[in-house]
Amino acid sequence: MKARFRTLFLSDCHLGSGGAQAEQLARVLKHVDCDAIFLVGDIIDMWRLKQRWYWPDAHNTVIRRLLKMSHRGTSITYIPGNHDEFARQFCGLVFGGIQISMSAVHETADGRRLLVTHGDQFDLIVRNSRLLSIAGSTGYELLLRLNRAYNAGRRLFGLPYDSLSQAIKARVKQACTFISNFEGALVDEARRGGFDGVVCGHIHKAERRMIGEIEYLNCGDWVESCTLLVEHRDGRIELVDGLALLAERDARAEIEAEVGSGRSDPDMDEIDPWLAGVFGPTPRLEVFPVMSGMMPNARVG
Ligand SMILES: [Mn+2]
Repeated sequence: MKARFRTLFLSDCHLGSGGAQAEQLARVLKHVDCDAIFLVGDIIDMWRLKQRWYWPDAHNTVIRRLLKMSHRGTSITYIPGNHDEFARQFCGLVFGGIQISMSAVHETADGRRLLVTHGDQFDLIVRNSRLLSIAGSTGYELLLRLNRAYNAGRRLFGLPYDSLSQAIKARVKQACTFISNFEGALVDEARRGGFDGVVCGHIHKAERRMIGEIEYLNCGDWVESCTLLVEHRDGRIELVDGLALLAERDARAEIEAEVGSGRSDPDMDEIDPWLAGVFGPTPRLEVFPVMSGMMPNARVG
């Protein structure tokens, strides 16, 4: 028995990075049934993939499940984020039934209009200094290492010590201020556009609350929190803990098994003949001809 929703909103899966909880996400997708899905950015982490090619089967399973749902009638809209900004060049196009766009408007069952956007456009530090946010995501350690190399170079030319990390740290502190303004900026944008709410991602902080008269909805992420937003039949939006959803399903499956329905592993995929036709016997890189073309040195499998 699948969980039935009107709409799902997912963001920040970061597929292609080691942190992505792809297996759990694939299990959730297998367990749900819905009319529409919004992929709210940073679904694929190209920043990481460019550093090191990493694409295990579970990551492919997520993509395959989405394409399968699309094929079976779920309307899917993909709004690229900053980690998958390569896809922004395809805005306005449809791939495998998946509509790609910069942002979207969703009308809930109870007639409210929601602005759907990843949100990085409002994160000034990302807009002003892409390098800094890459360094920030890789960690403070990198800054220290850069600083050591920088000063080793300066010493070589007889120049005095100069703390690069200090300078960057001042900027990072600034970044924190920007992120704390993130929610406010999105709510302002929704108000300006006459929306009743805004759905976003980007800051990996799941949230559903009213800010003034605007409903602020953040999908969270699939790196740590494993959360998603769901819209019920009546238009009510709920923040769902994906792992709790699975635990509940497992408990129910256990009871069914005791009753003696004799079902095997619910996560095993039967190969859909349509998908087999699309991908051939080894559904690997063909999913992303664009990506494989971009990475001549990609090591696969
Ligand atoms: Mn982002």
